[in-house]
Amino acid sequence: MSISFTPWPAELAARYREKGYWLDKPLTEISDRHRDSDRPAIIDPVQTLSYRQLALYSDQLAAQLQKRGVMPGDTALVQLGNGCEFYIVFFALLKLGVAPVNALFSHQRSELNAYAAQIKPQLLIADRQHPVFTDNRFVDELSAHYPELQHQLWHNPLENESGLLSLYTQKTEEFAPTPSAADKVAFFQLSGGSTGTPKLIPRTHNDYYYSIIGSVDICRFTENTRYLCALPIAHNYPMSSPGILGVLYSGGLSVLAPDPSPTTCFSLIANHLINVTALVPPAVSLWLQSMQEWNCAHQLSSLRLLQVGGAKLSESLAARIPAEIGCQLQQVFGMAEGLVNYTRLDDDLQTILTTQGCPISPDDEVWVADEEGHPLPVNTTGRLMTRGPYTFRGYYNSPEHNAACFDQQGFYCSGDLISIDERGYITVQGREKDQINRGGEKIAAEEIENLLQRHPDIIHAALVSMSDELLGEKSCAYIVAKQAVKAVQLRRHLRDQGIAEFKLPDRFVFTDALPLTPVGKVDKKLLRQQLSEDNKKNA
Ligand code: OOB
Repeated sequence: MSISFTPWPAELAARYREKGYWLDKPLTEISDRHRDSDRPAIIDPVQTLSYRQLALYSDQLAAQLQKRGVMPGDTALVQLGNGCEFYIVFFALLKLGVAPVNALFSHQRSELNAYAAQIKPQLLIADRQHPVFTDNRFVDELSAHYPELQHQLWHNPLENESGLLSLYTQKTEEFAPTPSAADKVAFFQLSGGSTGTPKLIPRTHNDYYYSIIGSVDICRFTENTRYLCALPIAHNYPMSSPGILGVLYSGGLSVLAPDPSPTTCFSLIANHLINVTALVPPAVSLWLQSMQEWNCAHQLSSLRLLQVGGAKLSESLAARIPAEIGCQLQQVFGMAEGLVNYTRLDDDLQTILTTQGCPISPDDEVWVADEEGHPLPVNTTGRLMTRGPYTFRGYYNSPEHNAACFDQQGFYCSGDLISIDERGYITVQGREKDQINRGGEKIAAEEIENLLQRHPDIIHAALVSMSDELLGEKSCAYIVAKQAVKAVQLRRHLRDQGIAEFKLPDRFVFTDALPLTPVGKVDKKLLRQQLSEDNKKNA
């Protein structure tokens, strides 16, 4: 059985094939392209995985899972940190035709539950070191809720548990892969979200493979690429823009860092002669600050290209990258839903410093709409509308939400406010979706408001962004309560429900009533204004 998703209309699919974007090959080809090579593919703090091992281990793991009854069309909930196992598991599942949701390592019970509720996984692959899995309480809860969940596989197993490692290193007979068809769902990406429950994005082999090859071409990845992955390994950006999949495709080397801090990354860059990495803007600030304090520019001397994306990069911070690190900057404006824009390596400096680049594909259709959905002229700010060969056509099982964020022609409205210049270069001007971008980590306001409103003393909650020098944005919760509650109590209330730490409001403001717009919605614009005036007063 294949997994349901909204396909591209036949006419567009035919065009994408004709133009050579869709190759009708499974993503598993990426792990097997260099399978005869003993060159290192991925290095993490505990192991070096060669191309040969990556192909073999993912085959062996797939064979073992197949023996245990895992079937094509099954789904898996996976939560692994920045380690080689992530890609052994990813390719093993794809080789079996099993579609994973790769939860971020920062996710907790609430997010994992929301994903499980949507995909009803047969398989759970997770890390025993993760706070949610150090004992069996949550797994038992999951198994009780989801009778489909038949298999658990553990990284870092407790004693007496069959672990991931023992499965993928177990020799097996030849294994015949059964990946899903190339125009069907390969896996699910996570949406940054603006709704109550986190949404899932079905990605097909064809569309994802094209975004990877297109990115490799633009970023000029080759077998000499030495990429540092310091962002969460499951995020779309370090997976495919061009990310580790781009490096594997090219035959280069990826080195995994457990976090993007300068202390961790600078020595990895120096030791492994890293020549490209990808960061979010706050990490860039920290890197520049440490370079100054430690006077250690020499540690980064191998770096040729620094990609920055996930959140808006200010022009002043952008300008410091070539000046102080001495490497080229590339801005990346992408989304897990598909569309990715890059400044090009041979763009003039002004373009690189001030725009978020242009789309990967000549067949990415991107235009700017006004509030009624009519197209706006160049250099005018409005809603980003897009469709194309690697932009999804609908969230998984979400007809109502899809009706709201796609137009009649299948253009997706990302909720970003942008302008496009005469050349087709995009500048991000703001955002319309109800989301906070906390240094690249996305928070759906509604999700947190719902959780807050479960507190017996809370009548109304509204989450809005406030500007922050380092992170760009932080979150502030406005609270109307029945009786006095303290911020610490509300933080505890949220933690108890098991959400990622980055989603905890940075500030709470208690008030008697929330301002409303003429149609009766919470006037978040006014709340944001109040916050910024407050900030100015306190500055
Ligand atoms: C990346 O993906 P997501 O899905 O976590 O977030 C997408 C959203 C965009 O809609 C936009 O609001 C924001 O993140 N964003 C940027 C940006 N890059 C992403 N806003 C301003 N400037 C930028 N350069 O964040 C993502 C996916 C693939 C590659 C890179 C980033």
